[in-house]
Amino acid sequence: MIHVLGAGSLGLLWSARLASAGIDCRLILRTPSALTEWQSRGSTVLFEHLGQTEPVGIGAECARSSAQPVERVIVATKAYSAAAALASIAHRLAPHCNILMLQNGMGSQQNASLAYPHLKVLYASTTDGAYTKEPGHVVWAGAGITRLGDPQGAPSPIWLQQFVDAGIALEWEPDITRILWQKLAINCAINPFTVLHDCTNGQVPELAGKRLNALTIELRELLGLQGLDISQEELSTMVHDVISRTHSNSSSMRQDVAAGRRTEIDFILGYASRQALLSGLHLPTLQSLYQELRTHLATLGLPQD
Ligand code: KPL
Repeated sequence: MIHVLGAGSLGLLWSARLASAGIDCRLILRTPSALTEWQSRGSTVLFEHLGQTEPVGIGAECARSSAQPVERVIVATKAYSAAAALASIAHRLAPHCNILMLQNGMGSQQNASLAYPHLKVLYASTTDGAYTKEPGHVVWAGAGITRLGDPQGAPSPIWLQQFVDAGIALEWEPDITRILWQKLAINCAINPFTVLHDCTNGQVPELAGKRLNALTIELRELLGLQGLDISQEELSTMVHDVISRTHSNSSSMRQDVAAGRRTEIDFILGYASRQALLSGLHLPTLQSLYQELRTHLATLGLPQD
């Protein structure tokens, strides 16, 4: 049995894919009222992909009121909700439980490893794009790939094979921390500018001007201190590749702002900035961008973390 913690778009996407492949899975919902609402919709999600919509039945339970042990759990919440979501099922985590963290940015995964040192905590970075059209209706807008790995360097656990057999695009990464740092650098280089200039990813180079290059130079320094040997040219190419592949997209942060939602700033720029300070690294472009973004969010009445 696979539990999926979080019923946002990513949680619904994962549970719909698992359930339609015949994999035994259950959604864990936060409150009894969320469970009642789920059941009132027939415990079914409408799963839309490539213009086709199918109803998929998924069993659900409430985090605190169920006593069933959790042996494998996919944490599909936003980064800022992951710790509380895991804490709500801490009493149910089996001694051999495996936790798979799907969050954006960095920090939430490391916090889970610290909070549950006796459990296997796997980290993932996904390029799947999904959104909730209306409650109980998830759209898989962009089929991507999920790269995952064990930060302790252990090999892929056998239970993941059922996902591969179900056709879910997974790639095991022997060095997942490196992948997360690269993704973090890319997010730091794109997301803040899309919010500050209210622009698509493709408009970032023009609107950010010289700051984009200055920031990439600083991010490379930060990656270097984390043991990532990457040249300035490689990092810059990576950033520009993502920009051109996603040129008409709104970054996740810009989408959050547009929807009046809390952003994951603290797990993207906040994490990078704290790691720089811890290493005694002075990164003026990153720090000023972080502060500008925090001020901008406050002006919009959104949390600064
Ligand atoms: O991951 C992304 C995000 O929006 O958070 C990028 C890479 C910027 C693509 O939109």
